[in-house]
Amino acid sequence: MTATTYREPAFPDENALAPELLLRMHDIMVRARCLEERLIRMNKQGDGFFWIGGPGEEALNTALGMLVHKGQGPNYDYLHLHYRSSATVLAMGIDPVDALRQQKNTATDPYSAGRNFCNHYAIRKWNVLPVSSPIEVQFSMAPGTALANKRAGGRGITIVQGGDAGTAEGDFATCLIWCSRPGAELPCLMIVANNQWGISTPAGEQHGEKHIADRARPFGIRAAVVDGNDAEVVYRELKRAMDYVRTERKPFLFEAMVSRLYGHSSASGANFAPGEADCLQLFEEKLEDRKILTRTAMDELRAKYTQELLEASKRVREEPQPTGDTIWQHIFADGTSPAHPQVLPERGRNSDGTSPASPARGAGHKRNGT
Ligand SMILES: Cc1ncc(C[n+]2csc(CCOP(=O)(O)OP(=O)(O)O)c2C)c(N)n1
Repeated sequence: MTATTYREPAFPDENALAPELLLRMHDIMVRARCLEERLIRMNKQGDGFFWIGGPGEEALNTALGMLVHKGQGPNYDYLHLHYRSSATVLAMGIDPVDALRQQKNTATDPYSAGRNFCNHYAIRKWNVLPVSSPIEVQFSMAPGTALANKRAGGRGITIVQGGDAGTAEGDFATCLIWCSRPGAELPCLMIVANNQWGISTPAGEQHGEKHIADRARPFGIRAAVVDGNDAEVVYRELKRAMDYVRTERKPFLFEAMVSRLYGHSSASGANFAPGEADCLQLFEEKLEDRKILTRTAMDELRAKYTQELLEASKRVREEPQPTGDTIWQHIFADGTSPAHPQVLPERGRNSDGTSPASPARGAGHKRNGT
């Protein structure tokens, strides 16, 4: 049952996917790279306080976004992503302009109304839960949505993704344990994007285990270690893992070896890191070798998306920032806030006059006078 595998292709062609699929993947990967490059430039120009993102994870994340069963509710996939998942949501169909809006913290940012860092997506209509800056907490939430998927009885699964360093957190163990209870296994795909860095800590100085995926073994969870810099391999292996979780309704731990092409974040300079394998460059060499795309066509595509995003960033710069009087919005689902006392329940009472089972939320704010 348990299998940690590092699969090398038996034949060179074993990995080959249909040219149309490769072209679609390439288009999204190029657009995702151009988006990240634009976000970095915006940050360096003073548009937004921080940058963190996914250059180097495009092969893995594009494949993931293309394979998601997209929709709202427990019959569809739930996604607990991390701050390097731009290519996943692009592949799912977001408008990249919205990512620029979050970078610039405009009021028009649909993910946080200008309140969060870039690449912190939250898309209710596609079950994309809010990306968390505190790392790994998504792994302790994932069993909850996986349980909802299971109870719904359909084919929806839960997908949770984080980095390698984050697996040191207890949340990772929580996910392994709660997804593998005997007879109560959960349909959860755990993805570790292993770039072998935790900010500035090299994985080699931190991990005694050979592969993070090996930690699935004692729980009887299936696992694989995959070259995340090979777009074809990672697409095929991810599909295999997703099919398993979808049909068997059991967990899978998928470790993809990826790169971190611009360092950790703007906190470490966000400069290109030479010497790391680049999944996009490797993919383009393959497409050129197989005569699926010419170098000229690829250069034109990149120039087109670079220009599109440059123009969009200029428009976004003119959009309004959130105003101070909106500060309490988007905090409580029922709309209560100290700024809108008329909708606050009376202290110790629900708004309909009944006694609450637990203390009314607004009452705490009132009492504190905040
Ligand atoms: C709970 C928590 N601890 C520490 C941090 C600080 N921090 C931010 S990113 C990061 C490294 C994460 O490394 P990894 O999980 O490998 O993901 P990567 O950023 O390399 O993709 C750390 C320690 C945090 N955000 N949250």
